[in-house]
Amino acid sequence: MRLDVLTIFPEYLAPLNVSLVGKACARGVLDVRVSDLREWTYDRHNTVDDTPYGGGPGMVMKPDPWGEALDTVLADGYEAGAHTPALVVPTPSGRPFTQELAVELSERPWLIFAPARYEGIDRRVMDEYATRMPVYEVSIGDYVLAGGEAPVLVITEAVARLLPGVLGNAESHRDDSFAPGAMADLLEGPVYTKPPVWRGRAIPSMLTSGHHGKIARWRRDEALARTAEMRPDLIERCDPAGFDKKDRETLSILGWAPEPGGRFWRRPSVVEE
Ligand code: 6GU
Repeated sequence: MRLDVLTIFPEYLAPLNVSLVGKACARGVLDVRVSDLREWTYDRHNTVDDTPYGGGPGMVMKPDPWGEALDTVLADGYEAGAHTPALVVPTPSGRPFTQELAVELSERPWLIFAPARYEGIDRRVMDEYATRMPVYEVSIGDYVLAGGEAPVLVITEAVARLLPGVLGNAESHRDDSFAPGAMADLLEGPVYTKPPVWRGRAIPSMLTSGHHGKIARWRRDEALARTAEMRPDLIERCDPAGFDKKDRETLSILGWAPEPGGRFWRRPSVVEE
């Protein structure tokens, strides 16, 4: 996979050379190119932003540097044999970045990231490139960052670990919290390793019982409890067909009951406070 990043802070992307993404690059699975957007400015101050039309606070990124930078990167990539690019624009006004979208992006051969600083990029840039390629405007959560560079790191790591030959163990994907279909969209419960007692805290004895069926059931119940606690919205969204008899029992103990339609809702009597 080829991955271009156009940014006014190229140093911010240095972590792409570390850890899993760095290894994917070293192995030739990923080909990362970071370019400085200011290379495509021609004034003394290398200006990339200007005041917004219509007034208001902040600055907007000018279309000219983006247009020239994107045209250059596109020409370079095509020349190097890359094909079917997709433009990824991290922005708090984008659609949520999910595991499903990570999988979709991991199946594309060429991603071009256009992280914005300031109040965003002139809308005409996205409109222009959308006539030539898919444009994904994505947000990594409901909070505001100063720019899209950290989201580029986040999205790249989520995508890179899905590429064939990067994670080593193909099984590692299957149990991911949020892996589509896996563990029926529950969060993962607690995990333990040696020593068996640490600062007086023993591991749950179930895990050394040797009863693999009972251990799987215990893990499932822990996952249900964890999800009900941290992400009740995920329980409500679950297709109830994915719950077996013991799941329903566990949910009932946790204060959840099925509606006539079958979906689970937390009984109001059990909500704390
Ligand atoms: Cl993608 N960019 C910025 N600037 N802030 C964000 C974000 C992206 N996702 C959540 N907050």
